[in-house]
Amino acid sequence: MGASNTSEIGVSKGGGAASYFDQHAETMPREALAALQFERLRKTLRNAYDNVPLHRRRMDQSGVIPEEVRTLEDLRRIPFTYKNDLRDHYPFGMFARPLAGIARLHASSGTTGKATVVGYTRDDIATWAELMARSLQAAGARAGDVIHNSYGYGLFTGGLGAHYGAERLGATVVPMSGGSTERQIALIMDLGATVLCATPSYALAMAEVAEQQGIDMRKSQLRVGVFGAEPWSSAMRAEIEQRLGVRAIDIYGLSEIMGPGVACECVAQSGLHGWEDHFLFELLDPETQGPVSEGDAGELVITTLTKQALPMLRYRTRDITRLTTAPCDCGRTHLRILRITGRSDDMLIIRGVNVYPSQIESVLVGRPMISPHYQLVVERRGTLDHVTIEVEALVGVDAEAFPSIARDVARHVKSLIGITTDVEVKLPGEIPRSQGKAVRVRDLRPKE
Ligand code: DLL
Repeated sequence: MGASNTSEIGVSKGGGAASYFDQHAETMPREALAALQFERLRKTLRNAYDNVPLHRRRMDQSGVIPEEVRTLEDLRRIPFTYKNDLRDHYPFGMFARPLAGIARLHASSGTTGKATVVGYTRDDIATWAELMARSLQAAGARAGDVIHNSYGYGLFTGGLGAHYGAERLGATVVPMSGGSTERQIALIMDLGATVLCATPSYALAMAEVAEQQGIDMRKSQLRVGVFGAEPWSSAMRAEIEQRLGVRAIDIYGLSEIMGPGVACECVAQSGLHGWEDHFLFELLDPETQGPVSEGDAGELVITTLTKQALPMLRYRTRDITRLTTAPCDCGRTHLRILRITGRSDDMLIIRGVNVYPSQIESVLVGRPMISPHYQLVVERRGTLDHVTIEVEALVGVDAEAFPSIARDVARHVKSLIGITTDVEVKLPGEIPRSQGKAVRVRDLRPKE
């Protein structure tokens, strides 16, 4: 891997200096990037073929020889990998290294089935730290910052992923993890944190608790928020920026591919740069599995290019987004993921209209007299799915106003998204607050 050289160059349109953690890698011309990707792809395919029986079997079946893959068209002959493959080969069956070569394990929570276990060699951990440092710097963090890390420590990749990245950047990290919100706030103020890492829903919960305690977080030293691990809307971004007084940056990642730092926004806040020297991104129509045109929505499919312990070939993330390779104001050449709308599994079909919770969120957040906390309750009524939106009145709003608030919300959801919903206005504090990834949907439909 190339040496990292932190550098301040050029001036972005926003007026601030663009700053790179690894200028060579981050601003590489796209042709050079493509050449590097194919060189690394062949090594990855060889690693997967030689060391993971499942990948070898699938490549043999599809007649793909690792050394013959030279273009994206060739790559498309390689079969997809799914989350279920990891489950079926639980715990270590997809590792390309014996356990003796694995420095660390993480695991997903497994709420929808058996947990999936992922592993890293020492080099994988170093690469992850590097990409996370690159992400933090793109977000506006610098060596010398005090980074308050509220992502959960433990099997979840958020805590340790951000932690190692912050150290690699040269920052001072406060390894807080989630929970104990009042203590978090006291420490942010007392230790002079300048960067906050958290899920966006937890950042909002922190802002709320601070306000209840009469603490103005906007007067803290916080400057940057690096928020991810769950979908959030631009309305939510505006709300958090206003209440915490930070520039709120979106960061993306998933355990199966690495953890946080697969992609991150720069200070231009116009899409997340996917680090293409380490990952190959495709966008496919989830139904036809064919490529979608640039700018259209599709499912993100990722191939790792440098992972040793757990090479992933064409992993179906189920995350729905759009991509652009248009140049960015910051000078980075890596493509941009234009915000993850949601997971295909979370898509609701309400009388034929496809809708993601985050679309409903963007209508709710900022509406008068309600707080930005919400939950969607999905039920089956006859043969149709039905959504009740639970919103929460702001403190001090008279209960007599609830019916008109409900009508106002339902009308806006109908006109902006096109679905008919019931709206229930709850008392302040009644909607559960997030400590990590928020639960946005309560699905009461019978299990198929
Ligand atoms: O959530 C890793 C992470 C930690 C990312 C901290 C960012 C910050 P998993 O628990 O494996 O890993 O969950 C991955 O979360 O497939 C998306 O559906 C969702 N997700 C992650 N980041 C974003 C984001 C971590 N910025 C799954 N926007 C992914 C929307 C996101 N969804």
